[in-house]
This record gives sequence, C-alpha cells and structure tokens, in this order.
Amino acid sequence: MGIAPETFRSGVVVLAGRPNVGKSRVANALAGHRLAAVSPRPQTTRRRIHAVVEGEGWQAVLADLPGFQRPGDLLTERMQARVDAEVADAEAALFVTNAAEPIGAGDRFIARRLADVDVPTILVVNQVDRVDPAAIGAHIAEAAALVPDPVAVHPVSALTGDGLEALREDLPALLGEGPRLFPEGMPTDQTFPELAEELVREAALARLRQELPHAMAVEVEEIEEAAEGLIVRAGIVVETESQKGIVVGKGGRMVRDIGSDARRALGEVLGTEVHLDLLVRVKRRWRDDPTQLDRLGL
Ligand SMILES: Nc1nc2c(ncn2[C@@H]2O[C@H](COP(=O)(O)OP(=O)(O)OP(=O)(O)O)[C@@H](O)[C@H]2O)c(=O)[nH]1
Ligand SMILES: [Mg+2]
Repeated sequence: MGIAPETFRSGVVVLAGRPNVGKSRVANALAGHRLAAVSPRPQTTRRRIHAVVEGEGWQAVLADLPGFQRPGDLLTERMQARVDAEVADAEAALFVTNAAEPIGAGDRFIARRLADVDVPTILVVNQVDRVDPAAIGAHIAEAAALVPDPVAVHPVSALTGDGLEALREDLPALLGEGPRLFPEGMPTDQTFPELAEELVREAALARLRQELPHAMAVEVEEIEEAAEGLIVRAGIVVETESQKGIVVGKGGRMVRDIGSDARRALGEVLGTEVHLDLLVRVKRRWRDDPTQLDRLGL
C-alpha cells in the first residue's frame, strides 16, 4: 500500500566475560526465561546457549558462553575452543564485567580478543547492587578504557533488574539488517534434554561446594511422556567413589534434595508435572575422556 517494508534487524550477540561475572544471569533476565544455569561457582556454563531477545522490528540472539579461562583438562580445553569459535563468528558482543571486582588481566585479555574481531560492543557492568554507588564510576571508567568505541555502556544488576530495560533498548543498535533467525516467541534452540541437564546441574551446584562442581556432569538418559506428567531419568556423573558419597549424602538425603529442587525448577519452566529419577554414577576421569565428553555433549 505504498509503505516501504520496515527493515528487520537481527544478529548473534556473544556474551564475553570472565567466569562468574553473571553472563548467564544477564542472558536469562534479558530473554525473560530460565535457560542457562546460574551458580556461584565459576565454570557453570559449559556450552553455548542461545537466548533470544526480541522487540518491534528486531531480534537479538544472545550466545551465552563459558567464561574465558586457561584450559586445565580436555573439558576446559573444549569449552575455551568453543568460546574462541563463537567470538570469532559473532556479529556483536556484550562485554560483561563484575562491578564488585577490580578490572584485571582476564578482562584485559577478553577486551583484546573483542578488539581483534572488531564487532559492535556494549559494555555491561553487572552486579552494581553489590557496590557503593560512589565506587561504580571508577570501575566503569576503567572498564570503558578497554573498549575503544562502545555502542553503549550499561551499569546493571541482573539480580535486581536495575538497568536491564535500558540495556535491552540498546540491543537493536548492535544489529545489522537481517531476517528473523528464530521463529517469533521461541526463546532458545536448546533441546528438552539439554534444558533438563542445565536445570538439574543448577540444582546440584546450589547444594555442592568446593572442588566437586567441576568434577560433576549431568546426563539426561530418558524422557517419557506419561499421563501423570513427564518422567525424566538422569544421572549425576562424578569422578570418584568419595565424590559419589558426597552427592548421595547421608541416607541419600543430598541427592533427594537436589532431585526435589530440580523437579520443581523443571516443572516451573515447562509448566507441567515432572517426575525426576536421579542416579549418581562414577566415571573416572571423564573430563579428560573424549568419548565421555562426546556422550555428555561437551
Ligand atoms: N548480587 C548479584 N549477584 C549476581 C548478579 N548477576 C549474577 N550474580 C550471581 O553471580 C553468580 C554467577 O552468575 P552466573 O550468571 O552463573 O555467571 P557466569 O558469568 O554465567 O558464570 P560462568 O558460566 O561460570 O562463566 C551467581 O551466584 C549469580 O546469582 C548481580 O547482578 N548481582
Ligand atoms: Mg554462565
């Protein structure tokens, strides 16, 4: 009717940052869905997770990634290789820092990698709820000095939601002209077993401490649709018998608690009744075993 079609804007936006700065929490909050596991342990995210954010005339596909790290075993080597590949392919980036920690060598390293790929970048200074407002300015100035020509700088809190709407409004400024990449209203391309894996691992990470989280993986073995809801069978994989003892807990209490937290989370996210059958299994040195890693999708 004589009206020129609006140009649609889209693109893949990577979340780059040190482990534990809050990338996954930012991605979930922007997408409005619980898609990626969040935990106080570093190296929570192990594979790329797409979280879609859309507005009028645009769609940003956020690629939540593991934090940049120095590989210590085959698992972390693969994780870092994935981060490198995703960053190399990205059309835009959110460079995420933690306002409650000083800018360090890790942030500088990531900033150099982003400068190498030279994509439009928004600096996201997260966790501002944890710092005295008077001290935020200094962190922002130091972080901004690492990003030569940012599209925008946003202090936010993924916990309280502070600043997220302003960040969301600036996302289209990162995007070039392009078609919708995901069907409207589809928040992620994660499969159901991948989402279940993420939520079970999140529940386990919330209850387990210290070194164990890195030695733990979750394998979803079977999902069955039954009249009373979904039946999910999953294994928590650890490396030693003593780790198994910790995850099982006294009288099976720990694995029961993890199971009931995870079942609740799955039910909420999927909007259906879920029955979760959780086993703990030992697989020695799985983090250095290519066959095991392939099996776990890592
Ligand atoms: N107080 C506060 N805590 C936050 C905020 N954002 C994230 N966190 C917490 O910081 C921890 C790490 O968050 P994640 O989102 O898992 O961090 P990440 O950068 O994805 O971590 P990796 O996947 O391990 O690289 C979790 O305990 C979060 O709840 C925030 O804005 N404020
Ligand atoms: Mg993460």
